[in-house]
Amino acid sequence: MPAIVLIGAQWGDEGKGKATDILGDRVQWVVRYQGGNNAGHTVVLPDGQDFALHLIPSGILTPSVTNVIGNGVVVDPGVLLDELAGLEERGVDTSKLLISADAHLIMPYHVAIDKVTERYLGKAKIGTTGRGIGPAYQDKVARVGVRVQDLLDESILRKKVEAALEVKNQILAKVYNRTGLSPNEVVDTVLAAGEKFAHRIADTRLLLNQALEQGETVLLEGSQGTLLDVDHGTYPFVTSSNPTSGGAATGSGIAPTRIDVVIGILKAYTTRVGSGPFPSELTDEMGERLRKAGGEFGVTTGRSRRTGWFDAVIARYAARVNGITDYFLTKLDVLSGLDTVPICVGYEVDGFRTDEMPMTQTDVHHAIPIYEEMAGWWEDLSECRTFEELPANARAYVERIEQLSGARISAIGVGPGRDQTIVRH
Ligand code: 2SA
Ligand code: GDP
Ligand code: MG
Repeated sequence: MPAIVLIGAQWGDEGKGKATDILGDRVQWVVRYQGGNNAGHTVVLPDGQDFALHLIPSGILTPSVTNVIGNGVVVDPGVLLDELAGLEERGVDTSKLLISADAHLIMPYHVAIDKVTERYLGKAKIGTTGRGIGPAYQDKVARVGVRVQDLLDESILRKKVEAALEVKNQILAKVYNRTGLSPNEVVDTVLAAGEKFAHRIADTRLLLNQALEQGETVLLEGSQGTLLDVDHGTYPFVTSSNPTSGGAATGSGIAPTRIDVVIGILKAYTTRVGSGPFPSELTDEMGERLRKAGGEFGVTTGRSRRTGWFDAVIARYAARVNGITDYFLTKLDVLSGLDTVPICVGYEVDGFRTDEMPMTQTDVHHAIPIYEEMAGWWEDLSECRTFEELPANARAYVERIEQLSGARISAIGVGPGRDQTIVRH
């Protein structure tokens, strides 16, 4: 049985949480493989309760699923405990959550450095979530990171934190004029938190591979999206990990040859949070209308999301980079009530047309969208459950997106609820 990867095909917030939740009863394992509590994944249960998940995989709401925070994730210990407590208070069984011993920790100094760096950058800021994600990954790559397994060995933890703070406190003081952090306080805080989840620390790489060998199905749940990937995204306006499908292998220890299906989650229009280029962005009343109709506000920070028309250049790029086998097109219902619905089919860059993602970031910044106008529809789609029930113009819009986007559209979202989904294939 296969490993399935589920990724965001745009700049995140495509509806990955809902899609993971829907697949919950068909898989035995759900794994987060990158990112941390910068993510905000919304799941709405059939009884109307909605959950915002940040660090914990969206499979936690399916009691039969074992959930894994993989080695590629960065874990803030305090946030992990708070999120667990919040779920438990609402009656969610969290007993089946495991954390890779190799995952890196977000330490208090990472959060401090993330926030002051953004302030220091001023207009050039990335627009991070301020959760310490970038600085934690920086330390991982620089080989000075603290890992989850270090919580099991106080003397190693102490040495690592002391060495780290010798440098970080100087950066905080000399570059940002901030007071430093006390190594003892940092160690005591993370150790106290670590004790509370020590029983969840596991060799998840081994467990996941054994599960696959026994015929179980593993769903690898991406966070953020393809264009926020540190290698394939709109660098430097990206997150510090690999949300694309390749990251699923490195971030979990599951080999690429085990991955059979890659599901791309694709919003029927485009959104982005934070800074960076966005060719089909709408900064007018129409953009505001999409934001309101789609409820486009950050699940973690509450920030307004930027909005724009569907961009087929991005979708084609995502299909290639991730090897998407199936698309789940979400939020089609949000587009009801428009006379025409433009689709960006290519870009004009410095007077020339291109249908592919430009090679340089300068050209992405200069890209002017070329639109094709589709006829709109006025009907409420939220009760549609088959493709045939959709109005003809909505069907034509989906079919055109499918032609342009490089993979079949296997499911369509017509509302946030689990059942508000049309399955085509
Ligand atoms: P970071 O904090 O270092 O990962 O920020 C770097 C960029 O990545 C973007 N980013 C996101 N974009 C969309 N959604 C995300 N999750 C939250 C949500 C965001 C929120 O679900 O709404 O609540 O604001 C997410 N996480 C990171 C970020 O905006 C930067 O552009
Ligand atoms: P994620 O980060 O990809 O999991 O997405 P978010 O949870 O950040 O944002 C997606 C939002 O859209 C959430 O509020 C979902 O409940 C909602 N949503 C998901 N699918 C649909 C859909 O098909 N229609 C509508 N109207 N809302 C949806
Ligand atoms: Mg989100």
